[in-house]
Amino acid sequence: MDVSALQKIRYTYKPKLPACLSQNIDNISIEFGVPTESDADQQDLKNLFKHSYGKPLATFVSGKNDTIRRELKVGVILSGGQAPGGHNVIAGLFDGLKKGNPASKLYGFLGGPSGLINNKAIELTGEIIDNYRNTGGFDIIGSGRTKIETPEQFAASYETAEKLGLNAVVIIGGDDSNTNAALLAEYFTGKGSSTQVIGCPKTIDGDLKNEYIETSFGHDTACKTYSELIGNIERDANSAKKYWHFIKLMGRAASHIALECALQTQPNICFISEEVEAKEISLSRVVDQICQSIVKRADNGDNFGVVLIPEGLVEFIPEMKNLIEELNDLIAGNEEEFAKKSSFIDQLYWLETKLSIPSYEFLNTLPPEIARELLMARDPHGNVQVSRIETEKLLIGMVEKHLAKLKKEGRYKGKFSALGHFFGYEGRCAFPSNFDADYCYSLGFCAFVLIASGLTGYLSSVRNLVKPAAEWIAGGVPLTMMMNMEQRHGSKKPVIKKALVKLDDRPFLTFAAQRDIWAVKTSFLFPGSIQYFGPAEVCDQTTKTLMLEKS
Ligand code: FBP
Repeated sequence: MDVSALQKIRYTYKPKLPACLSQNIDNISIEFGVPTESDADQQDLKNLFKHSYGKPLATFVSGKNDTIRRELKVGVILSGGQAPGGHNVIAGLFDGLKKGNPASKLYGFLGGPSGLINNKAIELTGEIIDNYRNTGGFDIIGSGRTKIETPEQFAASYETAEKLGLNAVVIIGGDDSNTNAALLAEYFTGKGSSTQVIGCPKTIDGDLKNEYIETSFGHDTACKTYSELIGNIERDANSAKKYWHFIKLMGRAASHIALECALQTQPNICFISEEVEAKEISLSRVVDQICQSIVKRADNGDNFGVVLIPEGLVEFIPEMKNLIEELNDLIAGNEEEFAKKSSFIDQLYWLETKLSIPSYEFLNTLPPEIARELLMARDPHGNVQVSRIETEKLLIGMVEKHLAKLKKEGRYKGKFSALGHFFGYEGRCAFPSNFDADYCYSLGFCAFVLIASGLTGYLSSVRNLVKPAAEWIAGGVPLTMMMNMEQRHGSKKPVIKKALVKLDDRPFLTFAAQRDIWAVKTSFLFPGSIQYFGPAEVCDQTTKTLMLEKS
């Protein structure tokens, strides 16, 4: 196979493991904490997870482990959107299994959770794994967004596990996929099955985190890739001095990616959706804020700049939030009827009598292409596909209008020419940074130890991540501990709580303390591309967010 020079050399990179996992594996034992409680809605979750609620935290320590040499059969699933490092989770899991017992087998389910439902799997051999070590992408087995939710899908997953004689299934996914892992673990135990279920925290969005999951994998590499691109655009803007760049960044509801990129690149403006929600900032105020910066910079002769927009922003602007919530419930409750409305006009007509008056009126004020995007099909978890809503274009259009008004009133004398960008897919399959390569390999190895030790319903956890890898702490967090009840598809469902940006935490406060200066004075930073070889302070550092959170 023809491969690039970087790919070839990355195959040989040896990911760093925490000391507790790099020792003789017969000496990796588990220390259990006290029984845990869910994040909220304890009684509801106790009733729903009769067999798996309240398990204790697990931490790996030195000590004898009698079960680690067992011969095991494990199936692995990549679930949801791609995130750099997924291949290394599989490599870490594979190497752990083979170290435990060379006869152990790893199966890869093809195309995401549907591979488990439909029993579509391949055996992952050393030869296959070696072609994917330290590379980006999920193409080793593919990914998918199917949700295991119907009784038939649970039964089919059980049948596959029985047929293959699986000791465990590892689900590598975000909050929704790990909610699925928790439900599957409960279902298998309830059926008397011995198949264990272990999750791994994946998502570039960075919204699957808590005290024990410091970050989801892929977030580091994706943010570094977007920051490189933003830095390049800033330098272009500062050289040509003629464009305002409006850059939408992936991340769903949470603004972790936008915040990290802002800390890395110091743009003129960056919105944080969580702040917009907390302060109930309306769409016109968002536009006003951008225009204030444009006017002040134009007064200094700077008719250029960079605005960062988290993709979830639209979901948090109060009038938009109400509209989306109403639409979600209406569409989920009338799925078949809504699907029959084939044209946009028919959809609007149908909604006229069903939406509240303010929401219907607001929908009509939006440019038709944005309204159309809001009505598009939800993803299998009931979420609006925010990556498909062109917020950057919506804002450019509104800013243009407002500036024209200010010009008429003599309050703006500059020139405004804007370009829109959307960065998302550019970063999801990048070669994992050294941090993600090491972290992912450790998560995979950690999943193996959890399985070999007989645990189910746990999320693989590696923490103390701002320290060198040798000092990382590894173990497992009970999945039910991270759950609460939320409105989904029109009814209350158990879900892993999304971690949004905390407005009283250091990363946001650090950004907030500087943004007024950035808004007027060009303060751009140019982080450059990810470095894989060289000094540790350039190659192995993780996100500014994590460093600030832990400082
Ligand atoms: P996950 O939540 O599955 O990790 O996906 C993250 C993400 O990249 C979001 O940032 C984005 O909104 C979404 O996936 C895009 O989905 P798709 O890949 O289906 O276009």
